[in-house]
Amino acid sequence: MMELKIQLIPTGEIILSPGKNGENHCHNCKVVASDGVRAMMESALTARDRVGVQDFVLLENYTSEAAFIENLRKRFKENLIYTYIGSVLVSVNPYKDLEIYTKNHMERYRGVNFYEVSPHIYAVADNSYRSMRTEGKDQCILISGESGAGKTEASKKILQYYAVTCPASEQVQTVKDRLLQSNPVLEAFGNAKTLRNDNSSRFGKYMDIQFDFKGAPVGGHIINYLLEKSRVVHQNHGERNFHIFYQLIEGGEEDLLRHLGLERNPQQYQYLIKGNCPKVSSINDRSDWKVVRKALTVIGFSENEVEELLNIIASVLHLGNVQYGGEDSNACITSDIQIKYLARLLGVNVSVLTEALTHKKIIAKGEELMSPLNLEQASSARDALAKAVYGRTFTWLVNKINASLTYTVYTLIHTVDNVFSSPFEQFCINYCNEKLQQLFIELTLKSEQDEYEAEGITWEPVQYFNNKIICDLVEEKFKGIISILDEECLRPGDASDLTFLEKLEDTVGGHAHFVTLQASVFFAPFATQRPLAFISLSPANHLSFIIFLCLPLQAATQFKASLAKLMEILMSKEPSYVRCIKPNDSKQSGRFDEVLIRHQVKYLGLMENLRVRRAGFAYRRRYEVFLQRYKSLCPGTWPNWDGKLSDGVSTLVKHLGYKPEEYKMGRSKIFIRFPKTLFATEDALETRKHSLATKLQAGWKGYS
Ligand code: AD9
Ligand code: MG
Repeated sequence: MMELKIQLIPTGEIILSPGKNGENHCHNCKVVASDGVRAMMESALTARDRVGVQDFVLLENYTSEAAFIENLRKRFKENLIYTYIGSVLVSVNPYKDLEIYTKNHMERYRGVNFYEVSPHIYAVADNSYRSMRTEGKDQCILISGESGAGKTEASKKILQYYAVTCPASEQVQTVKDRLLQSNPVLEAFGNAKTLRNDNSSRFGKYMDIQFDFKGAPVGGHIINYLLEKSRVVHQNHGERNFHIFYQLIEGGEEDLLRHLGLERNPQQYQYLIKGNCPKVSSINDRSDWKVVRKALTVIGFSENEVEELLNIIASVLHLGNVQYGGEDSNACITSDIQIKYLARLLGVNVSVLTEALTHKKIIAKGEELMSPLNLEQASSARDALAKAVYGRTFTWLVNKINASLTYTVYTLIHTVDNVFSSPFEQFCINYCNEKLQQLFIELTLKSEQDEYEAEGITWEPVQYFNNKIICDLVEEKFKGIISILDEECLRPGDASDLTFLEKLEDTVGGHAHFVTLQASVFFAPFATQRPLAFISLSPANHLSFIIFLCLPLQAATQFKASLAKLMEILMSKEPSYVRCIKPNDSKQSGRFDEVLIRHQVKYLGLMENLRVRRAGFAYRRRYEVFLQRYKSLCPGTWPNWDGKLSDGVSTLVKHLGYKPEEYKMGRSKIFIRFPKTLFATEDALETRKHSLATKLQAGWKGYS
């Protein structure tokens, strides 16, 4: 959709120009006020009814969730997937390719103020970039939303925007290429088809982009955390293993597969058949293989390194096919061929490998002994090895990518895109979301307050739900959920999820928000005793997170500590927010599932965001911008106002009949309290343009 800015100039000519950086640069060309133009002007009057408002703060009934959702629906129907809440971008996954990510679109958003163009992910990217350049402050873009809502796509769009619009030298071009190419590689090894998303990220990602003083991207750093390693050995029905396995099998050259001892049929591999879903209609494994293979080269992987990498991927598949037989208490391997391939691909001795897969080391009376595993234990040992090998390979891969992106750090832009899966991890992410929400509310309130102060306007306290109470419920010392969990973990012997729940009930059962949290707390970390991966921070360098394995023992406490550190990092940056919404569960374009969407609007705290943002004034503009736009509505300011800008605006709004309670005059901006005041002014402007166009058309008959 072309954006058309209509500007009336004193000579009586009509100039139509498409926004500041629009597609067709026809500034200063005379255009006929024909029937087409009139129709367009008329439609502009009804456009708000049709496409809704592009910023939720302009909703008349801003506390109504129904009005919020109706606005989303209207826009979604028109393929307008982006809407603001002030400076927060709300994005609804269209599940189809829209023509809004072209180079022309990028150009349109480059260096342009947030509100001059329609809402877009590029506006967020550009805004962060410009703030970084002008204020010299690190920026971060936080992208949240449920699985399949569009977080990863949003982060890729941001990266593409910087790759295209930032200045580049030859060396910078290499960094740009590597940054872009890191995506297909990370996705091949870290993403998989799930029921909710055909390309679901099964790891958390935190990415920095580093810029030099000229604003060129000169480096990057990726932190990965919580890779879902269990997927390597097991997939739920309708889900797949990580993409790379299928890509290699479908796309790998004949010679390569022969060398790796692989057959071109995913059904042959135990680790690939658990979900009974080898093919996905939206995925072309063969062509993706080519993309990944090329990306590895661009990032700087040598032929040797690629070979090693693929040896490991193949050996995971061979491991899965290792079969056990023999007596139940004394497992032995019945598939020699796999062991031979494995020994060769991993570079280990056959007998060492065989022993590792069938025995465990025990220490008895100070002596090391090898004790045989039973069938079940042996299968677990094999699967544990496969998971560990894959997990380490993934970490190695990320380290390699980071090494290829390393450069002196000047200023950073971060994007965070994360996913957690098990109930315990879900608890962590819920907690993480609460913390992010708390940070968000604090920062939004603070920036509102700062602006009012800077403009000399009295700050009126805002009523809002402060979720600190929920965060405290989770993290408070001695009586928070995490403390109780730790205590139970440390109690020898008889601790169970039941005793944990009992204790929770005793300690926090009376809490007003306990019920809301109870569902997410209902997990049993003790029962599984499986190792979990957690993030820790190395004290030497706040950017290098270390991943290590630990038992659930005090896991939540460690998570809390690393989250606190993450919050600290984020607090030191200026955050921007992208809130992603998934329109339906069937991955279909055009389907707006209201129940599902309402749930996400709640979960993401969007109504709260809006309330805080709308607490004072719905709309604010700098005097010169306001006057320029509306001066034609008042004889005193038209065609030109020569005096002080604020006096001009005062004259204008008095002429328009603004009541004192409807607006306030700041130092450089006018603040308008209600959207209806602004809309009335907008409508007056449209009517004036329309009548002028009709007059001009009458006078210009025959000019076409
Ligand atoms: V998960 O938590 O990693 O499972 P994400 O990352 O939130 O999830 P993702 O970005 O992978 O979701 O989006 C899911 C799919 O929706 C993509 O594969 C696209 O097919 C589709 N999508 C998302 N955003 C857009 C968009 N802006 N335009 C078109 C989109 N399609
Ligand atoms: Mg993702």
